[in-house]
Amino acid sequence: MAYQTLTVEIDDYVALIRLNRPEALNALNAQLLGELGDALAEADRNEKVRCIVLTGSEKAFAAGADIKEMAGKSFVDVYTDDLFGAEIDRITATRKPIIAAVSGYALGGGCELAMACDFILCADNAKFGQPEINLGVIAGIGGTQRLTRFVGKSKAMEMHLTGRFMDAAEAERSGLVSRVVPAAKLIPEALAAARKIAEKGQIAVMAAKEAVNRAYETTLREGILFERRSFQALFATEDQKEGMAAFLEKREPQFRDR
Ligand code: CO8
Repeated sequence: MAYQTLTVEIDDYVALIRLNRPEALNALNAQLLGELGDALAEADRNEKVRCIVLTGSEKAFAAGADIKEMAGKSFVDVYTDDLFGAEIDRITATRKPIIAAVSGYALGGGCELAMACDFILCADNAKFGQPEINLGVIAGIGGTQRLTRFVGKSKAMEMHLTGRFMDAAEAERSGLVSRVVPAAKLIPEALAAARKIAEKGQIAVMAAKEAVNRAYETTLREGILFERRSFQALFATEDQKEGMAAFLEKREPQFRDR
């Protein structure tokens, strides 16, 4: 499918999706979020894709929701349309892993989009922030909830109340991102991580993604029960037999996603 606000390249079982609205620093408008939902659904269906990398430009992953598009809307407009609600739900419904590769600004909805991915790798020039307070609003696609879970109440509250940005080193220190790499190495590192994931048995990959995400959505007791059942269920797969046999026979496993 051809898209106007993003590009998709598929190589070696990895889909690289690049947000592409340079004139607005990849600000998220209805068209971009709709196309992103379509591209992710297509990647989920495509047997040639086993992991997804979502990125922007060197200057901006995404500088937030599109302020020009939102500015004139009323409460009735955004409530009736449930602005971006369905689009974000489509993104988080993606079953294959999504790595956010963040360079430059990830602000407002851009920071929220990165946090809705499965993990964030960032370049040393990355800047994260929830500056909606400067526009007379607050985060609206998960920022108050996800940032707080990632970095804790004090730092999340400070960022939401003051609108200050967090640089890459602070983002790594506080657990928002998994790793910081030099800007020139961001895409190669993200693709290398994605290829590593693509080599694994995909049933176990999806089960791991579901189980880790439960940590953000349920109680510890329920999450541990969910993990235990998923772990047990994986013993019904051929990949479990193959993975353990390969270890014992001191060879590489050949997973078949069965
Ligand atoms: N929306 C629309 N256009 C934008 C946005 C944006 N969020 N960010 C940048 N642009 C445009 C600028 O207007 C400018 O366009 P033009 O050249 O036509 O004037 C172009 O991108 C380049 O931007 P700048 O000239 O400002 O570039 P600088 O390098 O000087 O500054 C910044 C970069 C610091 C990133 C600056 O652009 C900025 O502060 N942007 C806005 C950041 C922001 O406030 N983000 C939060 C937006 S609100 C939000 O995300 C809410 C999410 C929840 C929605 C939930 C719905 C339910």
